[in-house]
Amino acid sequence: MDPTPEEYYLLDISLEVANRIGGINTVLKSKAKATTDTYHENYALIGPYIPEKAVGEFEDEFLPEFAAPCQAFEKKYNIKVHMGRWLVNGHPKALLFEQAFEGDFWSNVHESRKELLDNYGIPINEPTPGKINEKFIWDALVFGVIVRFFLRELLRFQRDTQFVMNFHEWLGSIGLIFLERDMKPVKHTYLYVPGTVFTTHATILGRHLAAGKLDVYGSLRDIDVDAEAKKRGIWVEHAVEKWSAKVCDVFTAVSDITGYESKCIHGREPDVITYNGLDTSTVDLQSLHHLHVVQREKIRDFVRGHFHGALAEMDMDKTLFFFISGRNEYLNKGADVFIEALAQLNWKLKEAKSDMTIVAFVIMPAKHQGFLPDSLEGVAMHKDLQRLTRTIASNIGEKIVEMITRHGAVDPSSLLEKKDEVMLKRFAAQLTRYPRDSFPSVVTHKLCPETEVDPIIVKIRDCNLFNRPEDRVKIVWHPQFITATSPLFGMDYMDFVRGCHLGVFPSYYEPFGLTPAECMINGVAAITTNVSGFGNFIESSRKTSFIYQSMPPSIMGSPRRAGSPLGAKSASDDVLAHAAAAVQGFGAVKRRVKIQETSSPALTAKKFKALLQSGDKGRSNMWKKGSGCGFDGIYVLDRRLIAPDESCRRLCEVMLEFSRLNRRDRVALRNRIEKAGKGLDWKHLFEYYINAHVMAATRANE
Ligand code: 1S3
Repeated sequence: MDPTPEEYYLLDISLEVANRIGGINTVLKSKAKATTDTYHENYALIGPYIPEKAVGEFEDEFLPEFAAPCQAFEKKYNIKVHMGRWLVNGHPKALLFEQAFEGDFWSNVHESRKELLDNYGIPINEPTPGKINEKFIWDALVFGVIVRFFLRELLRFQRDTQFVMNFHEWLGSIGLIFLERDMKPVKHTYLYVPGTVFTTHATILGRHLAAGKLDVYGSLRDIDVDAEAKKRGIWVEHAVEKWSAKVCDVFTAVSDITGYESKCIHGREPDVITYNGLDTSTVDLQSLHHLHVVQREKIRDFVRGHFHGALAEMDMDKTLFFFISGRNEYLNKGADVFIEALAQLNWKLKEAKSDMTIVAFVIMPAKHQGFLPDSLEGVAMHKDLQRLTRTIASNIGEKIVEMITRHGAVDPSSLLEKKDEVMLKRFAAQLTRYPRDSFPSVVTHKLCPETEVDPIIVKIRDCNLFNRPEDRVKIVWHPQFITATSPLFGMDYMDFVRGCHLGVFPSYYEPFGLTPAECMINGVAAITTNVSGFGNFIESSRKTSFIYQSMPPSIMGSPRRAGSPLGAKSASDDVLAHAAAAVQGFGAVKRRVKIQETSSPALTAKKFKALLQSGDKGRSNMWKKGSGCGFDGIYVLDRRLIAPDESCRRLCEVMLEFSRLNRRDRVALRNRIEKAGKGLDWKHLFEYYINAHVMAATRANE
């Protein structure tokens, strides 16, 4: 009989526990509630202790089941373990290990490093200063060795517990390779052998191929993946990933496309597709519209401050907020296409003499030297003005009451006091003049010298987006994730999303892509692509995905399609052949997932489609039509079978159409999106992880 979740203890192991690097952090955080609802006290996460990130994210608590192994580990290796809870919905237990250490433990790191080389052909060298990828590898090694030695202690003390250990991504999975190695000779002495799951949220080779503008899904079958990884200088990451996929009991990927990719790259088909979900329990559908208005006001405050002196042409009631956000992978996340399409949109809106303004935010981290004084000052000045006007308004109110009750009439000329009038004049002078000889900055922070050549800023300049008064599209790059403590916005990321009108994520490589999903659950329209896991997930519910259908000529071979994503070729036979091959590959993965579906009550494509279609059917504009993005507010941009220029052109059209919606249309769209978003909750999707865990516990003990 398969074990049930009550019968084992689950550990999620990742470098992104209480440490945001990319999307894995969002996954672990958002599924914490569903995980603790299933496993209750039989669940903990293992991650690194990064002091500046742990503040406000983690609280200490004594965890009896870990006390003895932690004590033994600390004593043996002189590494501090922080035992406690991650302060996210679900409040899961967490063990965070300090990473900065010297002394005895180094010999363990070096020995383990040698084992990786001798037994697995994985050569890890000490990082060269300034080389970011080498630093990542080193961090992964150190974390992996810590996990290795901690798990030894844990298993020594907890011999009668059935563990399931879910390692995430190559960065967190070196410990898995060692666990398999360490367990092999002693397995028979354990009552329960720990089951292991390796979840890949992307492949390192896929990331690099896409960033090199190669059609990942079309080319994988034709390339020698190992040679390619070596050629691109990512052999270590690739080999860690490969070995992890090989030695784990259960291998999972976060979407069908990543499943296909993993199969081609690592030769192992995922046992389960563990689709990403979100925690919608904190989203109050009743008040989503109200929340949008409140948060939009905060973004407007930022805009008024940042663009002070340049607001004459911007009517806030006719200003929309668009945004892109995520890890700063310029090509993979589609920042190039976004900025290019914005430039086209700017031109079109100007041509049409539109009175709409689009403020487009780019939220992607990069090295900086703090906020720009001008932006900070503008925002602070605007806040001061708001405070002053609130006081004046309240004083005037009192005066009016006094005048009416005492004299029966109001004398408007004596309502505003002289001192207030002077202050207001001062603000007017400061806030309406151009404080600079250039235009409002396209970036909120002072960039480090190396960031001055970051492709984002280079592209903004190349596209001539300078926030000129006549520009209908303004752009603001915020090179830092948005947090509630930011003096510029003073809101957390989810509130920022709620305050915006449209999320634009034209990714070229996106294994899943939670950013548009986050928009969806918050009632915000979004654009994703047909090469993202989420885009395919959405298309599958509409039955238009190239993964889920056989290949109708109208889609794969239409003469409308100008070329392959490589840009160079036209829609030639080999592109179509690649696509056909990809479909076959996906078909195989899909069949495997089907087996999982029958054994769990997880969300089916049918149910999801019903949720999507629960909204009303619109008319003219593509955002209103059922065939486009009318039901669920998600537009899936083609980035697979058309040239990048054509993707930009289409993206521009889609954004233009959005800017033409009136307020009533936008409210109607929001209402439809809210309903559709419900299907993305972990309540439905966590079942896939449970399948994987049960399977791992079973296989490990067979
Ligand atoms: C990865 O994070 P990323 O932004 O580097 O994992 C995410 C969670 O599974 C996934 O949504 C995303 O597409 C991947 O790219």
